[in-house]
Amino acid sequence: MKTGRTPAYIGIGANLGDAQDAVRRAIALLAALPGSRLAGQSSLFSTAPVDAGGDDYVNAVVRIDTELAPADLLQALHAIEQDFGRERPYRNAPRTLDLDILLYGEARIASASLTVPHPRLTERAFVLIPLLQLDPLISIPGQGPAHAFVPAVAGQSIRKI
Ligand code: PH2
Ligand code: MG
Ligand code: MG
Repeated sequence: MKTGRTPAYIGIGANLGDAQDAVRRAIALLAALPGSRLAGQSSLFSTAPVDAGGDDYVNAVVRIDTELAPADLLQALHAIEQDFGRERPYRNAPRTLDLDILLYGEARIASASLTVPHPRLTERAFVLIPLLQLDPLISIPGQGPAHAFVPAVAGQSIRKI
Protein backbone atom coordinates (compact mmCIF):
# COMPACT_ATOMS: atom_id res chain seq x y z
CA MET A 1 0.00 0.00 0.00
CA LYS A 2 1.32 3.42 -0.91
CA THR A 3 1.30 5.76 2.07
CA GLY A 4 3.87 8.33 1.02
CA ARG A 5 2.61 11.86 0.71
CA THR A 6 4.35 14.60 -1.22
CA PRO A 7 4.34 18.22 -0.05
CA ALA A 8 2.74 20.30 -2.79
CA TYR A 9 2.49 24.07 -2.70
CA ILE A 10 -0.56 25.57 -4.39
CA GLY A 11 -0.87 29.23 -5.38
CA ILE A 12 -4.38 30.67 -5.06
CA GLY A 13 -5.54 33.88 -6.74
CA ALA A 14 -8.81 35.67 -7.45
CA ASN A 15 -9.80 39.17 -8.58
CA LEU A 16 -13.40 38.82 -9.76
CA GLY A 17 -16.46 38.74 -7.52
CA ASP A 18 -15.93 38.22 -3.77
CA ALA A 19 -12.28 37.26 -4.11
CA GLN A 20 -11.56 36.93 -0.40
CA ASP A 21 -14.50 34.56 0.06
CA ALA A 22 -13.42 32.55 -2.99
CA VAL A 23 -9.88 32.11 -1.65
CA ARG A 24 -11.15 31.02 1.78
CA ARG A 25 -13.61 28.53 0.27
CA ALA A 26 -10.93 27.22 -2.09
CA ILE A 27 -8.63 26.51 0.85
CA ALA A 28 -11.39 24.43 2.47
CA LEU A 29 -11.85 22.44 -0.75
CA LEU A 30 -8.10 21.88 -1.10
CA ALA A 31 -8.03 20.57 2.48
CA ALA A 32 -10.72 18.03 1.51
CA LEU A 33 -8.98 16.64 -1.61
CA PRO A 34 -8.74 12.84 -1.58
CA GLY A 35 -5.54 11.42 -0.10
CA SER A 36 -4.47 14.87 1.01
CA ARG A 37 -4.19 16.97 4.14
CA LEU A 38 -3.73 20.68 4.59
CA ALA A 39 -0.25 21.13 6.06
CA GLY A 40 -0.06 24.93 6.07
CA GLN A 41 -1.70 28.08 4.79
CA SER A 42 -0.32 31.58 4.36
CA SER A 43 -2.08 34.79 5.21
CA LEU A 44 -4.32 36.29 2.56
CA PHE A 45 -2.65 39.13 0.65
CA SER A 46 -3.99 41.98 -1.45
CA THR A 47 -1.76 42.39 -4.50
CA ALA A 48 -1.63 44.63 -7.55
CA PRO A 49 -2.16 42.75 -10.85
CA VAL A 50 1.11 41.66 -12.49
CA ASP A 51 1.07 41.42 -16.31
CA ALA A 52 -2.72 41.60 -16.02
CA GLY A 53 -5.58 44.04 -15.68
CA GLY A 54 -8.64 44.32 -13.48
CA ASP A 55 -9.01 44.74 -9.75
CA ASP A 56 -6.37 43.97 -7.17
CA TYR A 57 -6.02 40.27 -6.45
CA VAL A 58 -6.42 38.29 -3.28
CA ASN A 59 -3.57 35.77 -3.17
CA ALA A 60 -2.49 33.02 -0.80
CA VAL A 61 -0.39 29.86 -0.84
CA VAL A 62 -1.19 26.57 0.85
CA ARG A 63 0.81 23.42 1.40
CA ILE A 64 -0.99 20.12 1.06
CA ASP A 65 0.65 16.78 1.70
CA THR A 66 -0.89 14.58 -0.94
CA GLU A 67 -0.98 11.10 -2.40
CA LEU A 68 -2.32 12.51 -5.66
CA ALA A 69 0.04 12.30 -8.61
CA PRO A 70 0.80 15.67 -10.22
CA ALA A 71 -1.55 15.11 -13.17
CA ASP A 72 -4.39 14.04 -10.84
CA LEU A 73 -3.77 17.02 -8.59
CA LEU A 74 -3.86 19.33 -11.62
CA GLN A 75 -7.15 17.80 -12.75
CA ALA A 76 -8.61 18.28 -9.25
CA LEU A 77 -7.54 21.94 -9.23
CA HIS A 78 -9.17 22.52 -12.62
CA ALA A 79 -12.38 20.94 -11.33
CA ILE A 80 -12.43 23.35 -8.36
CA GLU A 81 -11.76 26.32 -10.69
CA GLN A 82 -14.72 25.18 -12.80
CA ASP A 83 -16.93 25.00 -9.68
CA PHE A 84 -16.15 28.68 -9.15
CA GLY A 85 -17.26 29.53 -12.68
CA ARG A 86 -13.77 30.13 -14.04
CA GLU A 87 -13.79 31.50 -17.57
CA ARG A 88 -10.76 32.00 -19.79
CA PRO A 89 -11.68 34.65 -22.39
CA TYR A 90 -8.01 35.70 -22.84
CA ARG A 91 -4.61 35.21 -21.20
CA ASN A 92 -4.43 36.55 -17.63
CA ALA A 93 -8.06 37.71 -17.73
CA PRO A 94 -9.61 38.58 -14.36
CA ARG A 95 -10.68 35.35 -12.70
CA THR A 96 -13.03 34.07 -10.02
CA LEU A 97 -10.36 31.56 -8.96
CA ASP A 98 -6.92 30.47 -10.14
CA LEU A 99 -5.17 27.45 -8.60
CA ASP A 100 -1.59 26.77 -9.68
CA ILE A 101 0.78 23.99 -8.65
CA LEU A 102 3.89 25.90 -7.59
CA LEU A 103 6.00 23.05 -6.24
CA TYR A 104 5.48 19.29 -6.01
CA GLY A 105 8.13 17.93 -3.68
CA GLU A 106 11.47 18.02 -5.45
CA ALA A 107 9.86 17.25 -8.80
CA ARG A 108 10.77 19.04 -12.01
CA ILE A 109 8.03 18.51 -14.56
CA ALA A 110 7.82 19.80 -18.12
CA SER A 111 4.81 18.23 -19.82
CA ALA A 112 2.41 19.77 -22.31
CA SER A 113 -0.08 20.63 -19.55
CA LEU A 114 2.09 21.21 -16.49
CA THR A 115 5.38 22.93 -15.66
CA VAL A 116 6.75 22.53 -12.11
CA PRO A 117 8.26 24.47 -10.44
CA HIS A 118 5.84 27.12 -11.71
CA PRO A 119 7.89 28.99 -14.34
CA ARG A 120 7.13 32.50 -13.00
CA LEU A 121 7.27 31.65 -9.29
CA THR A 122 10.49 33.52 -8.61
CA GLU A 123 9.39 36.68 -10.48
CA ARG A 124 6.18 37.28 -8.56
CA ALA A 125 5.88 38.72 -5.09
CA PHE A 126 2.28 37.46 -4.84
CA VAL A 127 3.63 33.89 -4.88
CA LEU A 128 7.10 34.30 -3.36
CA ILE A 129 6.09 36.23 -0.22
CA PRO A 130 3.28 33.87 0.90
CA LEU A 131 5.45 30.85 0.06
CA LEU A 132 8.27 32.19 2.24
CA GLN A 133 5.79 32.97 5.01
CA LEU A 134 4.94 29.24 5.04
CA ASP A 135 8.57 28.07 4.86
CA PRO A 136 11.30 30.73 5.05
CA LEU A 137 14.01 28.20 4.15
CA ILE A 138 12.27 26.64 1.17
CA SER A 139 14.33 25.94 -1.96
CA ILE A 140 13.09 25.89 -5.54
CA PRO A 141 14.31 22.71 -7.25
CA GLY A 142 17.01 23.70 -9.74
CA GLN A 143 17.04 27.35 -8.58
CA GLY A 144 18.12 27.43 -4.95
CA PRO A 145 16.73 29.22 -1.87
CA ALA A 146 13.51 31.12 -2.60
CA HIS A 147 14.49 34.05 -0.37
CA ALA A 148 17.30 34.96 -2.77
CA PHE A 149 14.66 36.14 -5.27
CA VAL A 150 12.91 38.59 -2.92
CA PRO A 151 15.02 41.67 -3.76
CA ALA A 152 14.04 41.30 -7.43
CA VAL A 153 10.30 41.55 -6.61
CA ALA A 154 10.61 44.29 -3.99
CA GLY A 155 8.90 46.81 -6.28
CA GLN A 156 5.66 44.80 -6.52
CA SER A 157 2.76 45.89 -4.35
CA ILE A 158 1.66 43.29 -1.78
CA ARG A 159 -0.13 43.85 1.52
CA LYS A 160 -1.23 41.35 4.15
CA ILE A 161 -5.02 41.39 4.62
N1 PH2 B 1 -2.11 35.87 -11.67
C1 PH2 B 1 -1.78 35.97 -12.94
C2 PH2 B 1 -1.34 37.21 -13.55
N2 PH2 B 1 -1.18 38.29 -12.64
N3 PH2 B 1 -1.30 39.23 -10.50
C3 PH2 B 1 -1.57 39.10 -9.19
N4 PH2 B 1 -1.38 40.14 -8.39
N5 PH2 B 1 -2.04 37.93 -8.66
C4 PH2 B 1 -2.25 36.83 -9.44
O1 PH2 B 1 -2.68 35.75 -8.94
C5 PH2 B 1 -1.97 36.93 -10.83
C6 PH2 B 1 -1.49 38.17 -11.33
C7 PH2 B 1 -1.85 34.79 -13.83
O2 PH2 B 1 -2.25 33.67 -13.21
MG1 MG C 1 -1.77 31.77 -12.18
MG1 MG D 1 -3.57 29.01 -13.46
